[in-house]
Amino acid sequence: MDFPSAGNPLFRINQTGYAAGLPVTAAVLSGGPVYITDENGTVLRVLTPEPPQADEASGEHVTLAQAEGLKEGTCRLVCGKEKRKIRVLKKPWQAIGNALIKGFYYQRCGCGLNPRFAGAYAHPACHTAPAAEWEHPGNLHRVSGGWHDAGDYGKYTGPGAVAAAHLLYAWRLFPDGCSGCLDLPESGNGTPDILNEARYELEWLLQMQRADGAFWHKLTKERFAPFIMPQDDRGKEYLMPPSTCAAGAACACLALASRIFRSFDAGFSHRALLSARRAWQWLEEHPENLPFRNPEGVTTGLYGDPKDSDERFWAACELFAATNEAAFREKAESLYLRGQNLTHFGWADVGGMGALCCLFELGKKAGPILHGRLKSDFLKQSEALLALSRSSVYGTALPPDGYVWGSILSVLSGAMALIMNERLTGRRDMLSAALLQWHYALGMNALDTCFVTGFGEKTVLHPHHRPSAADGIDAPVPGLISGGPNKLFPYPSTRERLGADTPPARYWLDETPSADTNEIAVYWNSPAVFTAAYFNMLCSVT
Ligand code: 9MR
Ligand code: ZN
Repeated sequence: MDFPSAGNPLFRINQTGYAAGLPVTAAVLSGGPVYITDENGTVLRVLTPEPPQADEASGEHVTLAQAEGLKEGTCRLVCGKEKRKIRVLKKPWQAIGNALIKGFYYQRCGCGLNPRFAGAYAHPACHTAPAAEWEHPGNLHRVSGGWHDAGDYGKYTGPGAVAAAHLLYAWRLFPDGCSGCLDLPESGNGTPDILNEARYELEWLLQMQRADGAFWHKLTKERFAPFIMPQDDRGKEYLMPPSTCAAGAACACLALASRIFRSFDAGFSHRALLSARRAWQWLEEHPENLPFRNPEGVTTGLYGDPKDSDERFWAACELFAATNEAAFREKAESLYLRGQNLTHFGWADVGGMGALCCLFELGKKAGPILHGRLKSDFLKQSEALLALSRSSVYGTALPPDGYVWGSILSVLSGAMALIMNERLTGRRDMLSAALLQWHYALGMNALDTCFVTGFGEKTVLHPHHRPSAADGIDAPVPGLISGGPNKLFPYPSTRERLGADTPPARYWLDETPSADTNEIAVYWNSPAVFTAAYFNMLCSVT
């Protein structure tokens, strides 16, 4: 064999390649010099990484070897007898960036996936029957579209809104890094495909609003479907009771959408803003957190969130950005002063989304609290992420006890904050740390695995994803990112398989039943899209 690719190779690399203009980093599980050779074995560089150190999360002795300024081409890393091929390219991540966005297309609900756009993964329309209000089952609504949330066929308002907003911000901040053609039914309509894809979710989101301005928390059946194709998942779907978190996230996302789509489709932009205003009005009428609880007999995703002040904060910021009305700024200020975490971008914690709005949209217009003060808070909080990244030998911005369900979200959320810091300060150390998170996701990790389906020499083959398991095709649906290792909340079956000694960063099973470690989810793909867009943008300017 030419180079080790499975088992426990000495090198852990970004399996999708490295960028010629950015640092090339590989994890090495051995001491001694690392040679970079060309394909003929000619030595191009000699690297002398620090001696390997114990890394608590992975349970390994490991070090990072780093080189800058490598030219395009295929090289080999050589250490003792071990070799591993790496690719250095001008634009290594365009394909994966596009695929990560296209991944959302494969999650589309309510429409057939046409073979022209979906290839072998085509299927007829699913979930097209009218949905019933849970609280008033006689009230039926035709709610169509949206993305399946994850490996299940549920559609959840808050998580969906956050995922769509990640795509909108990816485009807003890094249009050159994410505007490729994706072969969507809408391609060529004058709107970038990333926005076309986001709109598929936004149109659904608009339908999740109740007449009084509230948002239903989710649209699901009572139970998760078995492992069947979506078009075979029949039975009644319900509009489950509203929550303030769902309203806050939907409100924020729609206000953001109204800005982003203004120049593409004024009518849609207007509809989005009206909906956001109605949601805000409802939130004002419901000042206390109204959490969601699964009604008796319902076991689909909970997405329970004990705190809605971050959703309200984000919504107020976006409404101010969309309308320029001072009342929204005042609301955002008072919610800000209650304390916000500005480096979280997940389905539960959206303070970072508010920070994105203040730092990159509002700027000085935000006033002293949401501009000066928020910026210095943000810089401090993102500095802590850099320190966290440095406390791991792999450079992963996760503490050893941070390998939770969907740990990839924490890693990529960290990348987003580090990227934002770099945009504000131009700091190279922030860029490099963000890049280590990206490398982690694409293979430079203790599992030697690229977490995105369809990419990498050692990749996810059996995600917890119903279509991937039921479509009769060996390869999983491409462009979907696995939730990653989860030692904190594993299933008993996973615990039985892996045992107590498996280190957190290796606590992962590439097996379909393992929703706890190997599910995919739209709001895990979306921070990956943001990160890809940033690095693709950097590659297109260097
Ligand atoms: O992403 C969610 C994760 O943070 C929770 O720990 C986990 C268990 O409650 O649920 C995850 O969300 C799942 C949702 O409930 C249903 N669809 C699939 C989601 C991804 O696993
Ligand atoms: Zn569906």
